[in-house]
Amino acid sequence: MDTHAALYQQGQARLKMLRSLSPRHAHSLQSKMEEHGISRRDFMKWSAAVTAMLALPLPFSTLVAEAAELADRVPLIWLHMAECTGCSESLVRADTPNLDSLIFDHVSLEYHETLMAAAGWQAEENLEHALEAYKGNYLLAVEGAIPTANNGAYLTVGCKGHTGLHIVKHAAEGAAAIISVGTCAAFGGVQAAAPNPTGAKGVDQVVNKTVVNLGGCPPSEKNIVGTLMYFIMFGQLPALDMFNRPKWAYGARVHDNCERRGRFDAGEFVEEFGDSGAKEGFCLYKVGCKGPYTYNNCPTERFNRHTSWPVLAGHGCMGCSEPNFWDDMADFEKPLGRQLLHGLDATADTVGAVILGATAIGIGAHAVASVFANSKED
Ligand code: FSX
Ligand code: SF4
Ligand code: F3S
Repeated sequence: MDTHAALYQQGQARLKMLRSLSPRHAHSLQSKMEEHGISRRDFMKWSAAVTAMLALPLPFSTLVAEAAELADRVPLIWLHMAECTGCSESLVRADTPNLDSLIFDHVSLEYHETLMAAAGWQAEENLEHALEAYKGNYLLAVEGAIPTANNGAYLTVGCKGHTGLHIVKHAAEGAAAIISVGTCAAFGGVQAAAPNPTGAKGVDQVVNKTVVNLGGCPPSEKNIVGTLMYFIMFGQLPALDMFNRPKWAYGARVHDNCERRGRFDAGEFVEEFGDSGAKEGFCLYKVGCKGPYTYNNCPTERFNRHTSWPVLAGHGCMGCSEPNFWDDMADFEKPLGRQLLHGLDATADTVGAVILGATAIGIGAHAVASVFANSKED
């Protein structure tokens, strides 16, 4: 049997099991969609789009649709550590609910500090209850870095005064799977930038389980929902790159799908913000775009209901989905400068390098690692 057929059967078995569990919401996804004027046709289109985004063949879209309907069978516990809550915002800020935010609403969200009604002791009790009641079955999502210096004392959450470090370790023990939502939880983010006085780290450095890293500051709602859908559908994590990012989302460079790529290849560059090249939509490399070193699907999936993404809005990519980007990608409005080409997509970049001359396109050490990661598991 080929891998897709086996995966399809695995999905069917998983969904059958979920269907046998009782729903945790009084209202079905169907009735929520009706309430918000979302048609069945919109839903089927959404299922097909998610299927394509997850790099699965089209027949899987029936599984995606069913998994969305059964999302309220899967308990989700969402913790906030050291962060700005932009990652949650990325998912819930839509002015009118779309299917992505509706799925998030439909999932059995047992604990989420910024969205739940409970506060204080009640909130602590809810968390303890959820960790115990769904032991071994819940999906744990963590947003934000974990301060580890001084035994985690730089972050305490809740009225019991537990450190973030303690809470994450405790919650990780009974988790069926763990997702780091955003660059802070995945790689430490701005909290871990030099000199990192709080010893901030990514979740995978403080727990001893595999963690899916959804890089991006913030990550797009598509990457969050796609990962949730994958877990609901198959009960397991998708294929990951060497930084544990799902390959379906982080398998290609921003540069390779950028709508300004033709400008790069033609040597047409914005020299400074506001110049005539900027008005023409020229390439932003010389004003600091880090798209050539960054793996993410921003150009294809975009943000805010597919409205825009950084480069379309006129600023270069800052490399926000890469480890240590605050340190390694700075200065954000200057090119990385003259560094060696270490075998990165030689055809495209050599053309660029020749045109760029003195500002020959460089590549950071971790970007090199990403290149190897992408060839490693193909
Ligand atoms: Fe970090 Fe998320 Fe950047 Fe903010 O919480 S990834 S600072 S967008 O919001 O953690
Ligand atoms: Fe697009 Fe940036 Fe690459 Fe230019 S350098 S083509 S703006 S990703
Ligand atoms: Fe981040 Fe670059 Fe995308 S800055 S949002 S990875 S375009």
